[in-house]
Amino acid sequence: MKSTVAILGLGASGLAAARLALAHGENVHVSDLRQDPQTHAHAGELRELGADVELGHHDLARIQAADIIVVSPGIPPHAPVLRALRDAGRAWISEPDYAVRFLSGSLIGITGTNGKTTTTLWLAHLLRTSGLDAAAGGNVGGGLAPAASTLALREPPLDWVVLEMSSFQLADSVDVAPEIGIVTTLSMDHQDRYPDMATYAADKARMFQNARSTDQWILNGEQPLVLALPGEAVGTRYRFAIDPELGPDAHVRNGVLTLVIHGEAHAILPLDALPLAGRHNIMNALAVGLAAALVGVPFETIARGLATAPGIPHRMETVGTIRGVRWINDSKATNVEAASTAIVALNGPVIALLGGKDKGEDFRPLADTFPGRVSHVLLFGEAGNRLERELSEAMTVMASSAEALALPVLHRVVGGMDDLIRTADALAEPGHTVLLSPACSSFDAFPNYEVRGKTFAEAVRRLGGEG
Ligand code: UMA
Repeated sequence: MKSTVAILGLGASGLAAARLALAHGENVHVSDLRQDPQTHAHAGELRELGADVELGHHDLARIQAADIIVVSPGIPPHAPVLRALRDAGRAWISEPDYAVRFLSGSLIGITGTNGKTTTTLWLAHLLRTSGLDAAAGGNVGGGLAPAASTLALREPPLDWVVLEMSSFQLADSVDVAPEIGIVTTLSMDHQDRYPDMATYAADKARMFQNARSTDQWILNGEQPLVLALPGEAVGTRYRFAIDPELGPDAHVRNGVLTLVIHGEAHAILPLDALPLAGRHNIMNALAVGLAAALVGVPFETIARGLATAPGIPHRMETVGTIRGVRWINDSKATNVEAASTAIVALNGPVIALLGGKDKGEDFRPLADTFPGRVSHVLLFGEAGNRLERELSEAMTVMASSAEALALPVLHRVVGGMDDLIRTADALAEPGHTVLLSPACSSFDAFPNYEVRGKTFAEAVRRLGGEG
């Protein structure tokens, strides 16, 4: 018998859930408040497939009459439509929770505050490297992987589904039950939606709600908050942490990524062979390696999968090493916090390229990451002048402190990406890392951060004599 599925929201998740429900012959009612051309285009496609789509308002009576209500993660719990459903005693589920009803392969769930996307894409890449039929999806976004419902449409069905799960998605999940679950990190985020850490963590902890004794949980062993997250959930717990002294199942010993499986340590890969830079990516690699070992991937294949870039552009992506200088594209870092994390993740000396569209953020905290690490800072774009003013102010205060600090030289660069690269190249010496982690959005000179990152990577390749 056909059931009726009401889908709230016609973004990436709503569209994917509607296609999935239609493919299974359900009656589908989709509803979104938006009326922009793209939403209209998606509505048109779904109507042709037989769905009933309303844009501009939510018809509560129709939604309530449905057998299943699927809600997009971006609709906040206090949205009037969800309040009304709650008042009417109607429950709803998230889009991935709907998708898992149709997935027949094994599920690996990945949640956490940071590192989810990289870990998800890297693990799926590694499993494919080992010949398994695996794909990544879920919260990933940015066109890098599809929604869970799209994976559920794959024919033949996937053997392994690696799903990034956000707290928004987990909040409305009741059936999701990964066989392997990874928690990357936990720190306060989405303060616009959560009053405190406990409420945010409680949504993340829903990944464990259907735990079975055969499940395997891979947890960040450096964060007590993460270790506490599964609570009383059954299943086997594994930990990853860089320091072997913490006794983790995945760690770094003498510069080598090491896995401890059945009590035996296996040296997998020297850290300098990892394609993604930074301490946080060592942690991601440890989680990925551990998960792959639990899946049963041979150690040599784990090494191969970790050593090859999984195609995660614009996030600490090494785009070339030329005359001993490493060039890193972190164009995705469009705010001060992200750029600071990137700088701190590198062992100096770093030549930092900062600038782009001025969003009005206070740039002075960036200077805290400089001492002993950054030798030159190149400032460019619309924000270049304010960056120069605020960073030199901050560095003057730092220089007047009691300790003598090694602070960088600031250079204002006028012109385009080629000028920026030429200036960096002239200053760089073997052993230096040139980092594009601009702390600003790209819209002063590029359509988006992807184009900025590509332009950087191409200019670096030209410098190296390619293309
Ligand atoms: N809407 C209504 N009624 C309301 C409120 C909103 O109809 O009362 C509509 C909006 O007009 C919109 C839709 O509901 O069309 C909501 O869409 P959405 O915000 O849920 O976005 P999607 O395009 O479906 O994308 C979502 C995830 N977005 C969010 O969680 C905000 C994507 O994660 C994810 O890739 C995609 O599903 C597929 O799984 C992105 C994200 O930013 C990457 N995630 C956050 C993060 O990582 O920090 C959580």
